[in-house]
Amino acid sequence: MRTATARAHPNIALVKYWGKADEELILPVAGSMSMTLDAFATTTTVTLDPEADEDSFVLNGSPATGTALARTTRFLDHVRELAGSRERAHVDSMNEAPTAAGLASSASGFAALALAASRAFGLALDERALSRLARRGSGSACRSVVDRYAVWHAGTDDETSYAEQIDAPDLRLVIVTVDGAQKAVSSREGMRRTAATSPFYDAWITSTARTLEEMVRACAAGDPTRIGEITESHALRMHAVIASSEPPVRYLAPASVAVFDTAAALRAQGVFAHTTADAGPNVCVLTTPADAERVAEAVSAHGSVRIVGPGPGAHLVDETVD
Ligand code: 2P0
Repeated sequence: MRTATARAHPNIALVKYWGKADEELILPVAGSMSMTLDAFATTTTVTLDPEADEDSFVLNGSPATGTALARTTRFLDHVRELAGSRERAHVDSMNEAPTAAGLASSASGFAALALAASRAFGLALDERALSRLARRGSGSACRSVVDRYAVWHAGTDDETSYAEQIDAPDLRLVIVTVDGAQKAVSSREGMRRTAATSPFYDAWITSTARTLEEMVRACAAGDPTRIGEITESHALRMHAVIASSEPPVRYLAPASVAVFDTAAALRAQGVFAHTTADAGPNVCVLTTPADAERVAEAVSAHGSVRIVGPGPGAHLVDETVD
């Protein structure tokens, strides 16, 4: 029997991924850049079972069915193909992110699953190959394979689309959970709708490619202020292109917008605070270790807050080969 346990964390993009060039391979229309977090881990154990004729998936102690199970099985099919195996597997996954935090658990989930499954099936993938594999489960998962800060190179095919580490200054994110409601439109569906209907989509693609180049330069220069400015303007551009879809999609709630305003007011007082938000109402404020407590206190009027920093990429916790 082979079993492997791996752990991975979610990531927050500072240059966002929104739109696919290839839905099957999950190739993005442009590259992106993110911080892997030091909180909200997903820990996943994959155990091969020569007796079973189906995969099984237990998430936070409950058997998964429907789409969640189908997505896991499809992902394991890909791992089986790489490993030349027909064995079925049990997947047991624990996710520390509170559902209400709206953190993309698909990123930590598929990063942890990619590592645990590849090891259980006897594959020894290097970081690039692991990132490419995680990408097949969920695009943003390819970034959670990487320590601290990652750039996802868009690439043009399966081999060239992967994330790798990039050096950047030590920053913090204040995560503001403003609304526990489930988002109305999934990222996957939202991306499709934007691509199919937004008159601004082409401009989003070309400008994001340029923005990523600028972000990489700001990271290389160790320029936190420029990193912050790019982070906020790119997040707002993503929400703008999403809002220009038909029928329109709006992920930000009034309280989310209030966090943007509070951060702007803090900036006017010389505090480092630049805001970003993903496909839901929760918001993250990028700040420095020195300013993190002050930012957290100021935005706590809009929701519950948690300060997080750069954390480890996907890593193996345990492995048994009998
Ligand atoms: C990001 N998001 O860069 C962007 C910003 C949400 C908003 O990546 O379809 O769950 O599995 O590739 O990775 C969420 O999209 O989508 C996401 P799929 P994913 O973090």
